[in-house]
Amino acid sequence: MNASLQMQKSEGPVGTAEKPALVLLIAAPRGFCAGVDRAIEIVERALEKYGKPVYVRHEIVHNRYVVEGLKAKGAIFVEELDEVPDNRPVVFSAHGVPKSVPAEAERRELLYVDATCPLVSKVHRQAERQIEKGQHIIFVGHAGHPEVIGTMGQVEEGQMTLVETVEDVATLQFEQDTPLSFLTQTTLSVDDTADIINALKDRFPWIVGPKAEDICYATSNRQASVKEIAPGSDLVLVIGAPNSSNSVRLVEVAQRCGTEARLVQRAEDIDPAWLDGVGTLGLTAGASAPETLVREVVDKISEWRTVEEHTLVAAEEKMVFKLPRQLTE
Ligand code: 0K2
Ligand code: SF4
Repeated sequence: MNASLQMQKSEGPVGTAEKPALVLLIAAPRGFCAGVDRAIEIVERALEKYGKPVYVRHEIVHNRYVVEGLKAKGAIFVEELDEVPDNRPVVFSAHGVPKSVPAEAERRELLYVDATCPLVSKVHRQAERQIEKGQHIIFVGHAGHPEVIGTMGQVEEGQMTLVETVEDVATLQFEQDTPLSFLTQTTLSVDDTADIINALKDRFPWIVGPKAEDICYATSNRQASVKEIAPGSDLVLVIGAPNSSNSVRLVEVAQRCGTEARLVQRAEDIDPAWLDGVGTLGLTAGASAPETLVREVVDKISEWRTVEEHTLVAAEEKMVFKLPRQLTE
């Protein structure tokens, strides 16, 4: 994909001895996706509708700034339902939950709102359909991640096998006539996943999968846009949390372009020494990182360097997801 450069050609920034010049290449798309926008709005609307406190099971999205902002408005974050009192509403995070979670909420007659991204829910429904067809599912994902726990929890134990790498595929043992299908986590590396799916097809040529891969539009667009900025940068900064799968993937993609890359949560994490010898800096943000944090980083860097900003656009995004009806009626 060819990115368009949203800027007039110039002679380059003119620095001073105190503030040397720096070209800043900012990736687009970056930051919030439609599923994150929706999940945050669900918590805000639940607070308006039901009053404080509203409980949220797991970080609504993997970003401390977002979580702290919602806490200040009256949200209480917990990891499990047994921490939620019977008389308060609870929101399930964007990453999705195993079937046992809404089942438990219903058993306890808790009022719950599901903020699972519709693109994650789509994978859940695909899993159900594949099981109905009698297929064993190979799920490509990262062990222990909440989305993986949620998707694997859509089926009975033993009906889905997790693989994380091409090497894992080599260890799988299935008879020739075992009906097999595959699904993936939504926030994986596009390139690594293609390799894993090819390895699955090589080993089990009869395996069936979704028409389009399950990696979502936001994940693939953010990886495409970091590929646009990384080759021309001396260093790439990715704004995101260490537990944010899609953000960590952006660091890896930049590194595979041969560019040094670092994950930072906020401007305060940046050591000015990282910029020594850096003439061009790349900047992007994971799907759970708000634009405020991007501007905060630009402002911090502008204290040290004379910055000339360029935005490289790899794709346009117009996706918007509807809110659950219980919050709009
Ligand atoms: O990338 P992750 O799945 O770890 O999640 P976040 O960083 O919270 O980003 C939002 C995506 C949630 C679901 O796909
Ligand atoms: Fe949904 Fe993709 Fe955003 Fe996850 S990263 S919340 S799957 S749009």
